[in-house]
Amino acid sequence: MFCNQCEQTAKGQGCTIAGVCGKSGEVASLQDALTYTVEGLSLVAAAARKAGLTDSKVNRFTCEAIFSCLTNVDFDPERIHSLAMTAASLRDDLKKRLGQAGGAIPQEAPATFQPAATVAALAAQGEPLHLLPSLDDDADRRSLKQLLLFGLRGLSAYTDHAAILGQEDDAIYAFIHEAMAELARKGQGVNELVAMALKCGEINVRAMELLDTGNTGTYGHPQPTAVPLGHKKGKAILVSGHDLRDLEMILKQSEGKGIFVYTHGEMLPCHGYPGLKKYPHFYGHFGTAWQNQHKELPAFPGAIVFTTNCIQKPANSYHDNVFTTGLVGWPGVAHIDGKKDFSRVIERALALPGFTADADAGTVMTGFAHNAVLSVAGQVIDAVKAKKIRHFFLVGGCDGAKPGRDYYTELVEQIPSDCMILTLACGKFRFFDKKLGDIGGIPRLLDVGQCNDSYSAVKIALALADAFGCGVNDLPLSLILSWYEQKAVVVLLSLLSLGVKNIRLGPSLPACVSPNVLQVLVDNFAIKAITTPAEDLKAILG
Ligand code: SF4
Ligand code: SF3
Repeated sequence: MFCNQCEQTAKGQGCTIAGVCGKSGEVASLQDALTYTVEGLSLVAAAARKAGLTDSKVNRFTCEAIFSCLTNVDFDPERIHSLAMTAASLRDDLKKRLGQAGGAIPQEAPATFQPAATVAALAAQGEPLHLLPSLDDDADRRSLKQLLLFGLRGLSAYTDHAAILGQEDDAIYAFIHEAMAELARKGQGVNELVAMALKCGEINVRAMELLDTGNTGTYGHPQPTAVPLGHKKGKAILVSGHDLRDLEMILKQSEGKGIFVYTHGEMLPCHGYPGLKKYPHFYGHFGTAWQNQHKELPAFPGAIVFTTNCIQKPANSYHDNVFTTGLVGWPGVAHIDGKKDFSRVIERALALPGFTADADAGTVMTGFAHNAVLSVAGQVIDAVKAKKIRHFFLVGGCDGAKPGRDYYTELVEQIPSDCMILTLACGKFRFFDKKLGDIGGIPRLLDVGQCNDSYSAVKIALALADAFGCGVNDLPLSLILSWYEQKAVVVLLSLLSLGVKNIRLGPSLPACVSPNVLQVLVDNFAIKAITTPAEDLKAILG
C-alpha cells in the first residue's frame, strides 16, 4: 500500500505497511481499485454528458464512492468491494446507453477495468494501482494530481451532504466526472493541473453554498446558543460526524423515550439550528475532537452513532455500543442502512445504564454562522472604526493527534484581548471552552460551525470587505488553519481560488506537495507554514 492523503501519514511521507489511521493494507488497495474504477465510470459519464446523457444515480454514486475513500470514513473491505462492483456495473450500463445515443465509448484502461469478484482478488488488483505509480511519472504532475484527487474527495463529501438535503447542481457532478477522468490521463502541463486544482476549490465553494442552503433551508439559520458540556440523568445517545439529517431522524425516533441526545465532534454546531434545538431531549455536547475517542468514549454510558468521519477503531470497552450509518463503516460494527431506522440504536441506549445523575460542566457557545454574525455587522464595523477591534483571526480546521497542535491553543491564548477569533471545524476543540470575554457585548470567540461552514466564514469576510470598501486580503484578518483530512484540502483550494493570500497552515504541509508545487503556492498565494504563536502574532500584528 501507499497512502499519503492525510496529515498523520507515516514519517510525514506515506503509510506503506498499514495506515496510522488504522486502515489495513487490504483496505488501502481496495480503495485504490475503487478509485481506479470510479475514474473509468467518470470517463464514461463525462463522454455521456457530452452526448446529452446524464444519470442522477451515477452522479450520486460517484460522490458516495469517492467520499468513501476519505480518511476515517470506511474501513470495511466488503463495502469497498461492493462499491467497486457497483461502479463497474453503472459504468457498463451507461456505456450501453452512450453507444445507443451514438456517442464514442472511452477506451482508456480504467474504462474497461473489471473489478474481481472477491475482496482478496480486488485487493490484489488494487495493489499496483496505488497513487504513487499510477497517477504520473513526473513528481510535480503527480503532486498536483494528488492534490486534485484529495480535493475531489473533500468536494464529493460536501456534495453528498448537500444532495441528502435535496440540494444539487449538475455543474458540480460534471466537474467531478471531468476531473476524475483527467486523473486517468497523462502528459498534461503543470499549469493546466494547477488550474484544475483551483477549479476544484472554486466548485467546492458552490458545493458548500448548496450545503449551507440545505442546512439552513431545512433547519433554519443557526442562532447563538449555549451548549451544556455536562449531562442529564437518563439514557443517552451520542451522535458524531457531520450529518444533520441523521441527527434529526435520531431525535425524532428517540422522542419521549427517556433518552437524551448529545453531540460529539463536528456535530456541536447542530445545537444552534432552530429545527434541531426545538427537541427538548437534545441536550448537550460530549467529548472533544475525533482523535480522543479512545480516551473519551469508554465513559459514555449509551449508544454512539457515527454519521460520517472521523471514526477510529472502536475499543473493546465500547465496541458493542457503536453504530455506523451512511458511508461510514468499520468491519464488525453494526451498520444502519439507507432506510435510517435507528431502533437498534434506541434499544441499545435503553439497555445501557445512561447517566445516573445530572452533572453541570458549564457551557460553550455556538451558532455564529453568517446570518447571526452579519446581523451584528454594524456593531462590528463601528467597533473596528473606533479601534476597539484591532484584528480578526480565523483559527480553524481539523484537529489531530500531533503534539505540535498545541500551537493553536497557545495562539488563541496569546491573541490580544482587542482581537476577535472566528473558529470552525474540529480544530476548535483545542480552545473551544476558553472564556475569552467579549468586545462591546460581542463574544471574542465565535464558533462559525463545521468545516463546511468555511462558506459562512467566506460570506462574513466578503461582507466586511464590502463594508470597508476593500478586498478580503486588505482586511485586518488573518487565517491560521490546521488540516488533517481531505475536506481541509478542498477548503484550502477554495480559499486559494477566491484569491485569499497569506494563509498560515499547520501543523505540517501536505506530504504530497512537491517543492516546485509549494513554490507555486508561495509565489501566487504567499502561503506559509505556522512557526510559533509568538512569532506569527508578531508578524501579523507588528
Ligand atoms: Fe496513512 Fe492518513 Fe492514508 Fe490513513 S489516511 S493510510 S493515516 S495517509
Ligand atoms: Fe474534523 Fe475529522 Fe477534519 Fe469537518 S472530524 S473537520 S478531522
